[in-house]
Amino acid sequence: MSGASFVVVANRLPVDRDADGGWRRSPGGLVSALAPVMRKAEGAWVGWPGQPDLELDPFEIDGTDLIPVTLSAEDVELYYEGFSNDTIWPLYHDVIAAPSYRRLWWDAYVRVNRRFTEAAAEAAGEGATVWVQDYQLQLVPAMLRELRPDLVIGYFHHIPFPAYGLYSQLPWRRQVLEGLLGADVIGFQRKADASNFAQAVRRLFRYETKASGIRVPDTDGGTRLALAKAFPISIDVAGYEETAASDDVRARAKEIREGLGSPKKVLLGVDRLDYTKGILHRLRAFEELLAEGRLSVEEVTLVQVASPSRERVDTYMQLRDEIELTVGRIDGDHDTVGHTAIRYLHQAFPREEMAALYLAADVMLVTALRDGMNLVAKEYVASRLDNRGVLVLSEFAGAHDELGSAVTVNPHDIEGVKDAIMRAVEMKPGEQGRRMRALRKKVRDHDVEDWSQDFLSALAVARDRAQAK
Ligand code: GDG
Repeated sequence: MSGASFVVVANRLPVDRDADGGWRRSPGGLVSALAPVMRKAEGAWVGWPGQPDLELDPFEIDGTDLIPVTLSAEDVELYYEGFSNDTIWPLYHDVIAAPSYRRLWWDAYVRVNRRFTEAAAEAAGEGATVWVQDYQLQLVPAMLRELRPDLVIGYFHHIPFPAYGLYSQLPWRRQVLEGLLGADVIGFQRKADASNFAQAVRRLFRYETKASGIRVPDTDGGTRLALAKAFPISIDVAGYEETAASDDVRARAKEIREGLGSPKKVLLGVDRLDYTKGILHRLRAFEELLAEGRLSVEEVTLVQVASPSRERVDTYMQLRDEIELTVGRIDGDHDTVGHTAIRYLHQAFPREEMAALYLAADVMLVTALRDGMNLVAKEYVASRLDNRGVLVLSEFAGAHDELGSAVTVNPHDIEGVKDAIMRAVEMKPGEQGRRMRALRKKVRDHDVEDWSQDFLSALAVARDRAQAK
């Protein structure tokens, strides 16, 4: 059998359509992290091209075979917007929004997971390594193992895995665990996620778990070891450093500050418009600081980028309305003709503009209520070549496990967020430098390539163990 020796399976293909109908590699961290592995291994990538009802033949980009999986408009509605983003996403983020449990969505999830599985099984050569990405495809590992027991299968979960008390709400809780346990290595962002997963496995299946190993029944009647462990994801640090050092980006950062009326301090929030990110909590804290006179718009401006996301899901439409009402009220109450309290941008920007915003910001606010990792926090840190700037970071973001030198907040505690913002705004350069150097060291010591190497090495160990059996 010929075929690829390394296959990635992800909801999306790593390409975006450009204006003239061609395809361009998308800028994401995962894509650049895997590019070297892909080239070396004659890799293939199975995923959805991002538009409904698009039938495409496989094509190649930068030495990677792209294998499109077609999703109908109905699949997108039921599998993607429904089960993935309105059942799993809210449930796994601690029910910040109420998950909907619909049998029709589940049926579509099973059907579409099977389609991804079949495409992967067809692309993979004998004994190949297959790496499945994220919560849209939790059933693929077991489905794939059943079709192709010769494969080595990894799965990485980019979002949190909830405590059993919440996970147990899921009507299909057994099926989802069975799906994930099909993998040889199941990677999570934080140790707490891996241990929540192991706890759910013990409660529902009574399988033996020891350190990170879980003993699961094998197709041959014996047992095999699945590894469930934390592999915290990271960013392309060198890429961010290079962008941040460029003259254009530095000039643009200066221009951004001037465009805001040269306030003494610029605060920044960058998030997909999502209820997990704590945007409203941040706005409330900022509003109260202005109302109490602890901050003034002549001195401080908050730039909030809320990039458009999941715009057809009801909860997201409501959240957008609420955020925009709040921003309108705060600006209406506090703006002057020359200065604004909040510069709100419901837009997506090129990476260079994001880097210029990071450079322009004295304070970066990451107040997620729950977040698998939060790459924005790491990107801000990597961009601060001057060792200045303050990161305010929620203890509920995975990044908090590594970035302990940030100013830590519990975003539910509005007084605490206000105090953290004041502390950040008033922090002396000496303390900024000490903290930022420590943060930068952490991020530089573990970039996205280390992440993928760590995960793939664990998979290679699993392969050797399987072969020795
Ligand atoms: C999920 C998990 C986990 C945002 N707006 C623009 C833009 N972005 C980029 C950021 C960053 C990425 O999108 C967002 O990553 P995050 O990690 O902050 O959050 P999620 O999108 O929720 O990602 C998360 C991640 O997966 C990886 O495992 O960390 O916890 O939820 O890179 O810079 N990029 C550009 N324009 C924008 O307007 N170019």
